[in-house]
Amino acid sequence: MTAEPGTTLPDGVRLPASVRVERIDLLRTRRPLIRPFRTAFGRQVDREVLLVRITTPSAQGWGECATPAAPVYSAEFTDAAALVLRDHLVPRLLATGAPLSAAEVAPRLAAIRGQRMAKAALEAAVLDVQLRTAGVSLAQALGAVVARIPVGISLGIPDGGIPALLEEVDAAREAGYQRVKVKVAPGFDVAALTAIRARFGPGLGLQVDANAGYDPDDADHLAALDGLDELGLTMIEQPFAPDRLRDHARLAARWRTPVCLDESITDPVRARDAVECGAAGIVNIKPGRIGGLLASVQVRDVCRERGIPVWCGGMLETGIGRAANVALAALEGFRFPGDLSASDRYWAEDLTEPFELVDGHLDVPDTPGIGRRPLPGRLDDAEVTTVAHRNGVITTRW
Ligand code: OSB
Ligand code: MG
Repeated sequence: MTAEPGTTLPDGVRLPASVRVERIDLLRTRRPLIRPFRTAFGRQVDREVLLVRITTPSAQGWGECATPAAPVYSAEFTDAAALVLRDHLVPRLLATGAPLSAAEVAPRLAAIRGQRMAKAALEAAVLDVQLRTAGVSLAQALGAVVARIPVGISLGIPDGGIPALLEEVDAAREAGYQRVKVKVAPGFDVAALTAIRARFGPGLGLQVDANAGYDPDDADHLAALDGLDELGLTMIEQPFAPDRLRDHARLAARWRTPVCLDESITDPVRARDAVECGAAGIVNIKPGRIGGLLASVQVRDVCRERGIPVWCGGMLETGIGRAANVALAALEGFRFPGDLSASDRYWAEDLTEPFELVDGHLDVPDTPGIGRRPLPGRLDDAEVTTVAHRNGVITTRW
């Protein structure tokens, strides 16, 4: 249980022996969302699910790519991720034919710029198969400190406006969600949040996510954000564009409500810079956006050293991606309920055994690896691309 030479694992992380990878498959399938999800960047009715499946002589491991179908959240999107995985990332990972550890994935792929969600999917699959082989759960390997995690719900901008939103908030409370996050955009913000406060009172854990939809140079936008600052929100997430660290810092100094950064935080150095310049009082950690679970733990470390609480976000993942997120959210330093709702918030039928809400919590899987795998038959309609390494030759089939 030591780090491979040339790699350093983050604090508290222990990885078992490397595994011999025979084949890596990319699986694509489209799954309808239970209801449309609208944010400042668009309206989504389904998910283009892209999974990585790694096969070794003794086991299989799974990872999910967090990309949306269009490059609207960040520059990444599913078609591009599938191509970069097939033609660049997977061949590089398989090139030596030597046994592989998840700790080596990021260093081996470092010459490829960006593509963090694609890289994270690959690292997650290596971790899963490596841990399954050793009989260790992901939560245990990452150093989880709790067996269940408190969860919140992320509510999109509803087609039915404020009345529909109030009903959704009510249903979320009834279901046991521990806090409610509401998507806002210019034109759908102060009135909606004021209505929620008026109806449910100051005791409701409430936060907003602007998905970079506001312009710090627009007086009307700033007036709306100042209005949100009056409502006793737990945090306001990513009001401005990802590169606008200084604007976030400037406005954070004027608001009482802590600013949480999501889109801006792409790696541990970026996290350090954002925290040190005052742009982020809270950090949302998503393994896809950060390029892997191990880098996500490093972001947690950077924040912890600076007294900044973190929490685990989501990207509408199926049970595969969610399982990994739930393990991460069980680490020390994760101080707010995650955007890790139960499976039935997104899917009529998840790809895996569903995650269920019990008393406002999800149980952290404690079986080997990520603790979930696609159920038989659920991927029968998937398109499969296979990359394999045999005797020094890499073959790709699709
Ligand atoms: O900004 O946190 C976000 C979903 C897709 C893309 C970005 C975000 C979200 C969510 C939902 O807010 C998180 C989830 O419940 O998976
Ligand atoms: Mg967000």
